[in-house]
Amino acid sequence: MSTNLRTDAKGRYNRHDAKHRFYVKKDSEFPPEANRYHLHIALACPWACGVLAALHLKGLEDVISYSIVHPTWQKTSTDPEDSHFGWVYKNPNDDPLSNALGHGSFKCDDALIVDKFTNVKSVRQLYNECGDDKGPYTTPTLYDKKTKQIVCNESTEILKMLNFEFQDFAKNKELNLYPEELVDELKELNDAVIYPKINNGVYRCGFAKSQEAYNEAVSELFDALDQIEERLGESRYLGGDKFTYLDLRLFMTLVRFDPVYITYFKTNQARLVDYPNLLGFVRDVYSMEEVKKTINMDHIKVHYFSSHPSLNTYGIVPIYNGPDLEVPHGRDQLQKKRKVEEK
Ligand SMILES: N[C@@H](CCC(=O)N[C@@H](CS)C(=O)NCC(=O)O)C(=O)O
Repeated sequence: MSTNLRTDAKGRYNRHDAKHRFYVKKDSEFPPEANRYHLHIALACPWACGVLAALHLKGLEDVISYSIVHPTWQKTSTDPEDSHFGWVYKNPNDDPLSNALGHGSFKCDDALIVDKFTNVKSVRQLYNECGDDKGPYTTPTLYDKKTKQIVCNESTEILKMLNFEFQDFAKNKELNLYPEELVDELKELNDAVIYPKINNGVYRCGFAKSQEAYNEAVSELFDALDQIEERLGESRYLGGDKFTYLDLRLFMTLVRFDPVYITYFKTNQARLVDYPNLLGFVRDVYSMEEVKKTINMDHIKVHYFSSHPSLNTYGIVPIYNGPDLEVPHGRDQLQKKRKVEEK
């Protein structure tokens, strides 16, 4: 059975670079057009969920279609020699699925949306039909219904496309998740801290295959969380008063932290609830309706706890759903205070 966990000789988790890297742009092979592109989304996946939230935030949900996979990875081929497990499509009310070892019963709920354009049964099938039979077969994937090609499977680039390239169609044109004056600072913060130590850092803890690899990842993760806790004590968002793509990416990891990562990825040196500013930040971002509707705690928990039997044989899903996120966050006060101080 494939575990989809890739580690180096020292047991350190290595995420593959996404290899489909075309870009939607005017006057290119992939011009921005309404009803032409489709997103393959796993609600459990922080990278895909960020893209879906950006789709809603920009008001592009009637322009770019999307489908939602079942949270539990399944066998993707009928060949008994083929050991791949991955994302599959099911209809709401289909029979529940079990994990790769036959344990558990994970329902097909109303959140599931099949891809009615290609009718693929799995994300792997989509990749295979587009000529990629190596994978990894990941979400998010942006697909072009017209040329029947995968455009891109790198969330950071899909986010940029949604922000910049579909302005002619966006209901919320004013929202810019990449404010020009912050782009360099945010990129630096992302490259040094947010992506390697936090977004991917939790995976480096959870998928480590040696104590050393885990120790290294967990110490970097909590140093980074301390640093960001301090930063978010000074400003409402990472770059100041403006909500950006990096806040969205940080949020997607933090909202999964207590319900999943502290248990499943062993990131239990501290919990989100132990960091007042990080917790307030998560409540603040969660209060945005377009973000909130992408958070499906059931899919999030079921995916992680049922998809890697080498980490959780019986697919038991723990009870805790994380802190109450509906509590008033008060972060706008911080923004007001900063404005007064700056005057
Ligand atoms: N670089 C990619 C990473 C995407 C990714 O790793 N997605 C995971 C889910 S969280 C996935 O689909 N994994 C399937 C697999 O590895 O087979 C991005 O950010 O878009």
